Amino acid sequence: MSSPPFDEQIFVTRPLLPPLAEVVARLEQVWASRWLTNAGAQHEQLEAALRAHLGVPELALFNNGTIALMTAMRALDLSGSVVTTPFTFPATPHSLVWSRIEPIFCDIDPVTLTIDPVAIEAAIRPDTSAILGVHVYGVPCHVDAIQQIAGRHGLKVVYDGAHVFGTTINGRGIGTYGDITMYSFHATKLFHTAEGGALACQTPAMKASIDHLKNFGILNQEEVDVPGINGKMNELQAALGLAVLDHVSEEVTARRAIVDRYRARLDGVAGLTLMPRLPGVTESFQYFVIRIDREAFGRSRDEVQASMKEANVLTRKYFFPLCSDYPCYNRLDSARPQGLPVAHRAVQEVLCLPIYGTLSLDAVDRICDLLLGLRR
Ligand code: T4K
Repeated sequence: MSSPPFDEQIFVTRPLLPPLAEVVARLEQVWASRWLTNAGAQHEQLEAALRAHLGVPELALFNNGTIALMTAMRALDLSGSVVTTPFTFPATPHSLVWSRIEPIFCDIDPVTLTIDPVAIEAAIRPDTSAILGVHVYGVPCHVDAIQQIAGRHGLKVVYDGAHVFGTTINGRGIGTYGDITMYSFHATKLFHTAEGGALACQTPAMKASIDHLKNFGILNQEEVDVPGINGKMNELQAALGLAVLDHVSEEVTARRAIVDRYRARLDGVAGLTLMPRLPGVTESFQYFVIRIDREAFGRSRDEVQASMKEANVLTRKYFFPLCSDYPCYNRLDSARPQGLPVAHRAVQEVLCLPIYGTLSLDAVDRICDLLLGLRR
């Protein structure tokens, strides 16, 4: 190995940690109020701040993104089957199955790696109630084409936006597309509340329905009308979120510089493909992903990952294996590999490189040196 290993492990990401004193100051407010959860003051403040930050008309906070996505399926009263992508985190199809909805996996676009509109239309069945797209790695789905397909077939549109905090398309918040968009605020996300998430929706009536479902379906102290769930974000999470939000723009600036450096070093290298920068789209800077073509680069993705690990650089193969290959899904008709050739190729090629605000540009250069030194 030509480049020296790092003395300490370099993780794929590290959470944004605001100054502890700022978190403590907010926790003092929580202590003074003796109000720990159930739509407290921190929760209300964070909900309003994020609605403005994300440019969405309505937002409901959740205790995590997965419960939020599960609640979206109930709020839209989905049933039967939903067309979705296999190239995602397990939470995406699981959120359907928890409502006894069958995921129909369809193939992805070879450039954006998001669900392919042509494949969606071919996959729709008589019992299909919605399309569930994932803005994977922060690259938006083909939102206009998906809306047209949904209109033609009378389907709802849900987006798993776990990776698109702050993303806009021609200045429009990405959460304004479709019926509902889920955001994840897990510790590994650009903006986080340690665990947390949200649903963005377009109307006050839908927001009321979501809030009702996330609070057990309680109407008032004596009436419960639907089988809801406990999806509430507590005051400690919300207080942390408010402190993190104050530093998000610094994090974005730092990550932008990291992405620029990676791109300057890796763009155009034979055998490496970077994710596309789409016109009019602001980047989320959530992941930095390369695709490694084994023939052209001279090493497989797995060989690269193993060599990087020896040098203390812990990359990740998000999202290997495909969800359609999980034992709980691989017997579905739509899970057959023959129907998902693009996804099967992509999942062998992708590698997420380290990206987080406190990663130095010197470290980025050393990671690139390591990677480029592996070429054959
Ligand atoms: N949909 C999509 C498309 C998603 O990507 C996700 C979550 C969801 C839905 C569900 O949203 P949530 O219900 O989680 O809100 C992580 C996250 O747990 C998960 O939120 C995320 N996607 C997924 C892509 O990544 P793991 O199992 O890979 O995390 P872990 O523990 O290996 O952490 C990765 C690295 O981050 C560690 O090697 C070091 C660093 N790390 C992690 C944590 C938790 C820290 O430095 N500090 C920390 O506290 O799933």
